[in-house]
Order: sequence, then structure tokens, then C-alpha cells
Amino acid sequence: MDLEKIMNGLEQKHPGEKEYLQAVREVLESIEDIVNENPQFEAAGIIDRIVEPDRVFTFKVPWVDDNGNVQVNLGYRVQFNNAIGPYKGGLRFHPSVNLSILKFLGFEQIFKNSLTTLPMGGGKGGSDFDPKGKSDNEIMRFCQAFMMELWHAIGPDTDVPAGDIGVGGREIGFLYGMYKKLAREHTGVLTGKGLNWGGSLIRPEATGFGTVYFAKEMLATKGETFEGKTVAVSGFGNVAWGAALKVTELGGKVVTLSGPDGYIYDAEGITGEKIEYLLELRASNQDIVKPYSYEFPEAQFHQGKTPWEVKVDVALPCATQNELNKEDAQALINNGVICIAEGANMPCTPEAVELFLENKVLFGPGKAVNAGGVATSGLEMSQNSMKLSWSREEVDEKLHTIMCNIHEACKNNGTEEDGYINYVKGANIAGFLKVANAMMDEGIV
Ligand code: NDP
Ligand code: 2IT
Repeated sequence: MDLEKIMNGLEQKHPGEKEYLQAVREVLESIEDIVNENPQFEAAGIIDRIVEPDRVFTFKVPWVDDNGNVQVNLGYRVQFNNAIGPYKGGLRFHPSVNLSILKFLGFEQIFKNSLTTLPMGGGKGGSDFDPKGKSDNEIMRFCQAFMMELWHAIGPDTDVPAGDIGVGGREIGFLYGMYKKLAREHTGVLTGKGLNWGGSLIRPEATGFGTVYFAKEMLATKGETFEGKTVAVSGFGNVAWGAALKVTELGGKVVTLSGPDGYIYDAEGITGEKIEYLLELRASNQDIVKPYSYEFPEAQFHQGKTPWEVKVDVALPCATQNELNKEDAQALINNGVICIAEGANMPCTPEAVELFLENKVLFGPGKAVNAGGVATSGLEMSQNSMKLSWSREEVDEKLHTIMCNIHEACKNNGTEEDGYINYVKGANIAGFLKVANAMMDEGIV
């Protein structure tokens, strides 16, 4: 496999799609040896086929705001690969959304979903709609307008969207309501649904819980636990909330949170009512973390800075892509960090990842670490198909087992000669092989 030739070709075909190209390069670098050892993959054009989405839908989303003005946003759905199951992946509503970001997320989702061991292909979608400052009615009208176009493309056995940044339980409700009306069916076409209408217990917590379950396994390889550890979390959304809950339960202390405006440092630890306050902060649609320091005056707000300058044992970046760069990585290493686990998708830049790996620090990539969210979406799909609901304990136990199995797969495929576990390599190889072998079985399609 000629990696540079493939990357040059993609750069020419998709100029400027930097996040997508970044994500593809990272995976190809890891699987280069495996592909070279398996010439049948090259002969079947597996790489050329896996790096391009099966199809991309783009559409206009017109809606009317509370002042009676017409607004127009762009909507997308990227159906990347369905070799092992229906396309599956979240919807992101954020002003930064563009095709490159959704293609990077959809590409990552293929391997993440493969790692879960559940039958789900990879997809992603969303809009450049900005939920910030919008009323509930505006959110509803936007979601309805978005679904009026999307519904043709999705279905419980075709493509099953869910939440991501800016899309939580409220948005899934509005999207589902419109789908149900248009399709005249009540099926598991979306995940992250409300508990009364087909949702699964634990799905809201799942990404954060799974992140911490995975980090717990990483720490265990060094004979360590979360007990007494200081932890930096970034973001203040769904993933950050779930991670803070589980770290606290396991005896660790979360001391930071962050938003686009800066970060919060709370030396006493973000516990109990402080974690619940995150839900309020998120629901306010203000998109700033600073109000935490008004509510809990013992906390300090650091304007325009990221939490990575704080001395911690464990770092859990849970906000967004490329939020932790090389300088941040160096600061964490200088401060003695022992484990970094990506709750968000691709939050560490390639240079930061390289530094962690060079320094042989425990580093878990998003597609393995945050797979608990989509895994629990898969469990929601199973429950919908069976028309049954599992208990909280049952779902949590399955989630825990899945995260331990993903850790094992990374270890088996990523352990280097000196015993260091390269989780990036392990996750990419394990995720890729299952999909590549399925594509081989299914022929050139
Ligand atoms: P939310 O919308 O609930 O929260 C996202 C958080 O990140 C918000 O606090 C957001 O603030 C903040 N944020 C965005 N940009 C920045 C920035 N530059 N600096 C600091 N904070 C920022 O989304 P989720 O918690 O669901 O998603 C967080 C990450 O986890 C994303 O990378 C997502 O793809 C990933 N993920 C989510 C899963 C899920 O099930 N929800 C599953 C697996 C991964 P703001 O809105 O103001 O920008
Ligand atoms: O990035 C992700 O894995 C998600 N946003 C969750 C996707 C899902 O289908 O639950």
C-alpha cells in the first residue's frame, strides 16, 4: 500500500477537507503493515473503497424563527460504510459543521462501531444550525424541517441516526416526532430516544461511563485505579457529565470543565449537585461554562484557556476535535499525567498523539474510548427489535463488558515488543479487520 499516493489522491479529490484527511491518514498509518501482509485487500480495492463514503446527502433546511424571519441552514447525512450493519452514527448541530467534519466523524464511526462487536455500519450527519440562544419552539421547528428531508434516507434497518454535539434528548424527541408522522411508523429509527417511547436506560450516561470504564482498564495495566486520582475533564456537555459522574463514583476527583469561553478549576472536586448543575448549564443554550463560577464561587474561571495546564493524573478530553495540541500534551506530560483517554472524537491533534506515544504514556483514542455511546445505541436497537426493555443494571453490565472487550482487542492488536500498548494501532487494526473481511465476503459493491 502506497500511503502517500493514496493521501495525495484524496487531497486532490477533496481539497481543504482537513479533518477528513487527518482522520484517514491516522487510520491508514496504523493499518499499513496489516494491509501489506494481506494482498487480497489490495486486490479487492478495500482501501480505495473504505476511504470514500457510499453516499452523501446535502439539503437545505428552511425554517421560520420566533420573529417570523426565514432562516436557511444546510443539512447533511454521510452514509459511509454498511458492510457489517445499517449505517449508524450521530447528528451534530453546531455552526462549525461542514462536510469535512462530518466525513471525518463518519469515517471514524466505521471502526468505532466495528469495535463494539455489534452489527452497525458507519455514518454521521448534522447541520450548521446553531442551537445557542434558540427557544424550544425554534429548536422544534428546525428539527422538524431537518427531518422533512432526512426521513427518505433513513430507516431502522437502513440508517439509524442519534445525538452528538448540540443534539440531545430534546432534539431526538422533535426529530422522532416528525419521522413518525411522515413514515407512519413507530420503529427504532433513531437512538437516544426518551424512556417512554423506546429509549434505553443508561444511553444518556453511556459515552461518559464507557470512557471511564475504558480508562479504568488502561490504568489497571499499570496496577493503578481511579481511587485518589485527580482528573481533568474538558467540555461540559453530555459526555463530560457522564464521565464526571463515573470518575467520582470510582473515587477520583474531577477538577476541571471547559467551554468555548475558557475553563473552570474547582480544587474541591466537581461532585454531586455540581455535576447535576452541568445539565442545567447545557439546557440553558448559552454555551458558556463561566456561570459555574457564579453558582459555585470556590471555583475559578480561566478565560480563553484550556484545562491542560492543570497538574492532573488523568486527562479526559470530552469537548470537540483538535482541542488538545502539542503544547498542551507537553504540559500534561511535564505535570506527570499517566493516562489520557479521548471521550470526544479526535480531540488530540496528531502532534499531541505522537508526543504521548513517544513518551509511552497511556493514550486511548476516541474510537475505542468513547465507543460506549454508540454501543448503548446498539443495545437500544436490540431492545427495540425485541420490543423489550432491559433494566439499568443489565444495560450497564453489557456496556461494561463491551468496553472491557474493546480494551482487550486494542491490547491484542497494539502491544509492542517492549510491552507498551499502542492503543491507536490496536483500535485501528481491530476495527479495520472486521470491516475489511466483511467487504471481502460481500464482493465489489
Ligand atoms: P454536547 O453538545 O453535549 O457538548 C459538547 C461540549 O463541548 C459543549 O460543552 C460544547 O460547548 C463544548 N465545546 C465545543 N467546542 C469547544 C471548544 N472549542 N472548547 C471547549 N469546549 C467546547 O456534545 P457531547 O458531549 O455529546 O459531545 C462531545 C464530544 O463527544 C464530541 O466530540 C462528540 O462527537 C463526542 N461523542 C459524543 C457521543 C454522544 O453519545 N453524545 C458519543 C461519542 C463521542 P459549545 O456547544 O458551546 O461549543
Ligand atoms: O460519536 C458517536 O459515537 C456518537 N455521537 C454516538 C452515535 C450513536 O449512534 O449513538
